[in-house]
Amino acid sequence: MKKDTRLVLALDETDGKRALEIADSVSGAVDAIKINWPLVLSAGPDMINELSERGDVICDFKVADIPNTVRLIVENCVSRGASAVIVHAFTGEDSLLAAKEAAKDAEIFAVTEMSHPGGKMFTAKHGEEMAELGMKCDISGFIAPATRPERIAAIRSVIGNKTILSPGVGAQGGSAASAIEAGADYVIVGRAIYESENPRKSAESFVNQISKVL
Ligand code: OMP
Repeated sequence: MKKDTRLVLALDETDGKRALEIADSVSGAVDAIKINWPLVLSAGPDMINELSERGDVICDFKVADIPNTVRLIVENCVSRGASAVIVHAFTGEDSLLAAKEAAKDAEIFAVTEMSHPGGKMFTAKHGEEMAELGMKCDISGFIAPATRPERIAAIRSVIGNKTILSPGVGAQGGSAASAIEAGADYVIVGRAIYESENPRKSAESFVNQISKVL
C-alpha cells in the first residue's frame, strides 16, 4: 500500500453509484479505500473488484471465525483484487495464521482495540496481547483507535515498525493529527468525508492536518 497522504477512506456509503463517484472524487487524496459490510451488502461483492481497479482496497470484514472459514473469506477478497483484509485477533493464533497464509502477497491487519466506547469493555483489556499475537504470526499491521491516542502509542511500543491504521477520526471524535503523532501510519476516515458536501475538499483537509505533524 502506498504511503503518500496517509489517509484511508472508509467508504461506508450504501448507494453503489454514489460510492464510486466518491471514490473517483477523492482519487490521489487517499492512499486506499476501505470497504465494509454496508457497501458490500447493498451493492454486491463486485464492488471490491470495481474499486480495486481504481487503487488499493482494504476489505474490512473484521473476519472472526474458525481457520477454514477465515481462509475462504480472505481468498475471496484477494481474488477480487483486495490489497488487504482486516481480521479480528481475538480468534487466536490458528485463525490469524490461516488469514496470513490465505492472503499470500496481500496484507492482513488485525484489530487490537476497537475505537467506540464499547471497545473498552473487552478488546482494550487484551490489546497488547493481541498485538503480540499478531507479531508472532507476522501479519502486516494493526488497527488501533484514534479516539484513544495513548492506546495507539501503547500498541506501537509492542509492534516496532509494523503498520498501524487508526479509525475513529472525525465522526467518532478523534483527531487525525493526534493519531499520527501517537504513532499511527494511516488514519481511516469515513462519514466526515463521504457524508460531507464536498468529499474531495474534506479529504484534502484531513491530508493537510496530517502533513502538518509529519
Ligand atoms: P467513521 O466513524 O464514519 O469515520 O468510520 C470508521 C470506519 O472504521 C468504519 O468503517 C468502521 O467500521 C471502522 N472501524 C472503526 O470505526 N473502529 C474500529 O475499531 C475498527 C474499524 C476498522 O476496522 O476499520
